[in-house]
Amino acid sequence: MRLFIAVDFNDEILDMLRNCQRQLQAQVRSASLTAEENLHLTLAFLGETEEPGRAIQAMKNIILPSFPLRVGGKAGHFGDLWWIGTEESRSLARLADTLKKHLREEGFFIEEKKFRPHITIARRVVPIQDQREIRLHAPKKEMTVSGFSLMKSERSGGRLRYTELYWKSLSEGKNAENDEKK
Ligand code: 2AM
Repeated sequence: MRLFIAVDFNDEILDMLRNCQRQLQAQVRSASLTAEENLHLTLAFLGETEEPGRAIQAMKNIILPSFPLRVGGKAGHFGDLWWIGTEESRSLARLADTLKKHLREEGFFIEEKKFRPHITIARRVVPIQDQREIRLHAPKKEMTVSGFSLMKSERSGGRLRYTELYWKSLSEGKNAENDEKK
């Protein structure tokens, strides 16, 4: 099975992301928009594995506080894939780094590339003329990252379907706000 670990969003952020998708759609020839229920922020990609138990163990080993995260403020693209970014967050980077360390300790191969937090809102974007002309307004919205999920990705009937296999909560530590400012 194909697995990844991700953070999901509250309704206010989902609304902002959906609004960005509508803005994009209005400015392009065609695009494959991420289904609303699939919008997420990937922390780690595991690829094909039959070991969800070891991924769950790696998640259980993480003892970190919940933290605030501002989503939006940035939009961009990797080739024909368009994304919305987040405000720089040390807490988010620390969560992704710690998670990758625990996953490697459980025997997973995790790519070394730098963590670039992004939410994919559309793939296969075909611009009317030039992608550089596309403008998205993504107002920043704040959420609390209170946990993260192990997700299974499957294709069924041509559609991508994500299913949550496990959710790990972050502790409601009183130092979460202070950690963010360090
Ligand atoms: P993306 O949004 O940039 O495509 C499920 O496929 C999630 O894992 C997606 O959010 C995807 O990122 C992410 N991911 C990270 N590395 C990947 C890889 N090598 N192949 C496919 N998905 C990857």
